[in-house]
Amino acid sequence: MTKNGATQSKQDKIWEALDRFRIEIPSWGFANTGTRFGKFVQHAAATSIEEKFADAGEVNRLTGASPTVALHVLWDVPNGTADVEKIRALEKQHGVKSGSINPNLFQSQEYKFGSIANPSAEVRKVALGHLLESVEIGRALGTRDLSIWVSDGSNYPGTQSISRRIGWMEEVLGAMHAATSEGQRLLIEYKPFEPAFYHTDIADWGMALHLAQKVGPRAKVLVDTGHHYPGTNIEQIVAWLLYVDALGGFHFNDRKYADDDLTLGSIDPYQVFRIFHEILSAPAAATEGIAYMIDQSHNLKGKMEAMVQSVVTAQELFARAAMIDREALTVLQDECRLIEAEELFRDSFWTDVRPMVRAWREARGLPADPLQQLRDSGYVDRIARERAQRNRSAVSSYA
Ligand code: PSV
Ligand code: MN
Ligand code: MN
Repeated sequence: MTKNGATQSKQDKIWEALDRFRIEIPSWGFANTGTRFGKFVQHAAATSIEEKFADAGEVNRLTGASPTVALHVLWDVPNGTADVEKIRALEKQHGVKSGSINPNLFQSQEYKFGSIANPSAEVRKVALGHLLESVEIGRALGTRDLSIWVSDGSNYPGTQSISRRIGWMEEVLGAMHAATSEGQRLLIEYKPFEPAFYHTDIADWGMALHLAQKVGPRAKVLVDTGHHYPGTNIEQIVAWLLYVDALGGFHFNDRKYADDDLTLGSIDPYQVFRIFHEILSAPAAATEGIAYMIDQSHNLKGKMEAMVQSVVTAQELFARAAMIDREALTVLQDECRLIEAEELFRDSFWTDVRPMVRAWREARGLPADPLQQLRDSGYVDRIARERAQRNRSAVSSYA
């Protein structure tokens, strides 16, 4: 193939990949957040669902790639289905739809010793009630995914029965699964530690996979990239979950140490590229339903800017992974031509796709440089001014 021909085919691959790549943004990424040591309030942060939808709509207008916004039930839908009408109006107003529904099983005082794995049947019933209400909200909003993360666990050996708690989780999640309708899915998220520091009830992908397989066909595993021990081969987990048809989706963020929730690709973009490569290597049928979502909290960076950066970075890394000549790679792998295989792989990673992504944006009528456009639009200055007046001392309910 000529040099031009090769360039053309790379561009085709990239444009085709960008046309289908969508990544959900979290409502809580626009709210004031902090660390357990305190919160630094940003005037431009959103403090209501109206402001979160406005910000999400703006990110989608700039990137064209984030048409849905993840909602956390307690923070965004506190009145349950009674809030649905208001949310539908916001969807229309801002041109973004509700995405995954995230029940909150970690903030109520009742959950001190766990939610769905709490030894108390009473507390488990409360947790199930909240999960069933979340299913109802999802149904009323017409969304597909319910993302479940539980902070359940214990801080000291011997203080809880790890095995009995497994059975309790199976029961509650089974009852939740039974309440879902055809178009709904349960995504079960795992995390090795924090806030529990000795054992966490759903600590890794094996535990999440067991629960998903146990409770029913609509349950899948959710991989949050920040929820692994340092050095874990996340792309291998992804490959396995794809192989057993259990990969439901991702919470993307980056980390240096633990669940740092930094912007995607800010520390290790190669990690994200490797994950995308595994997905793009799998049969299309296994990857169709994968939910790409961002789960980040920006306590120092501007929230709008960080969200645009994240979506743009995700697009660029997806495009880079889409460029890999997988047929050629398979031959090199089969013939164990290690250096050539590695170089082919690295070549895509090191290719600067930004000019091609820019050309795609222009061709699709999107801003060529979304971050610059955000600055030029004055949106952040405006919301900072407006919101500062109203919310000088407000902090979000995000903990
Ligand atoms: C927990 O660390 C988590 O990743 C879960 O997905 C929660 O829903 C989210 O963070 C809250 O920010
Ligand atoms: Mn998460
Ligand atoms: Mn997390």
